[in-house]
Amino acid sequence: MTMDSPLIITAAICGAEVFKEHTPHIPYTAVELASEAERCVAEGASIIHLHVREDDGSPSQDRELFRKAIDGIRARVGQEPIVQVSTGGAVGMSVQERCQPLALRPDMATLTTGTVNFGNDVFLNDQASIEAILTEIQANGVVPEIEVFDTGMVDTSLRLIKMGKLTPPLHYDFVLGVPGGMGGTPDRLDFVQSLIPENCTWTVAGIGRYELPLARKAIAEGGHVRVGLEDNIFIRKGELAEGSAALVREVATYAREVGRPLATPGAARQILGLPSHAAL
Ligand code: KMH
Ligand code: ZN
Repeated sequence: MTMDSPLIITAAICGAEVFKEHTPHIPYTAVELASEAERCVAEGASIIHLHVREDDGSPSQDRELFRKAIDGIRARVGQEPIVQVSTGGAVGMSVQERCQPLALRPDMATLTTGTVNFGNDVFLNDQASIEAILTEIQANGVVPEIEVFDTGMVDTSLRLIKMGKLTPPLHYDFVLGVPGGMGGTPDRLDFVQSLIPENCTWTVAGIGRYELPLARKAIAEGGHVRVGLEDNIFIRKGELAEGSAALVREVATYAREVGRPLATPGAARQILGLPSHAAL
């Protein structure tokens, strides 16, 4: 991964922990999710990281809600942008609940390879749960993205490779700055990226005030970035971002300034080993 490699921007448009009380720009319904995804793709995002909500904003992993959201997104952006469903859902959900969207055979799905304190809660991913989710991901022909909230989660992914359950090249997402997980300082990113196999790719999702500084560091160092209201609701100190698309625009502008080309959805598919819909 170098400054010449096209930059994949993931837009995390919804999440499970941000509500309209925090920012009016967070999408809940399929229509809101689809228009936010369309704005993000127009600004340069090639992956939409997707959670869904009930109409009142409660986080959900309901398959039918995912179906509606994905259909709505596809109607707005076409087949090429990558839809990555969450299998993390919200803390406290069962493995079965979390796996529901996988039967829709989305392009990608997240796989968190360990348990982490998550603010005052615990995001539980014991070995049996990790393997059960991975089996379900693979049974549906979905490409996993390895979510890393702490260094041990990289080690667990390496163990899964040794066990023959995961096959590199893998794509990692370093989620840095969750209270309870790894911090969001630059040295944490340097360290965690040094742990993954050479033929793998990585993106960084800085939480809160860490989002944009870590994104700039990743862009300058040839990594990929994830931004969006799931992770951070501010564009500047005290100023709400007007949707995830504003955060995508911010990092796309920075990439252009430093001479890093943006990945089209088709290029992102190639980098991540996903089939191209354009070629069909
Ligand atoms: N909402 C977090 C507890 C994922 O999408 O896979 C888990 C999460 C990770 O957001
Ligand atoms: Zn998520």
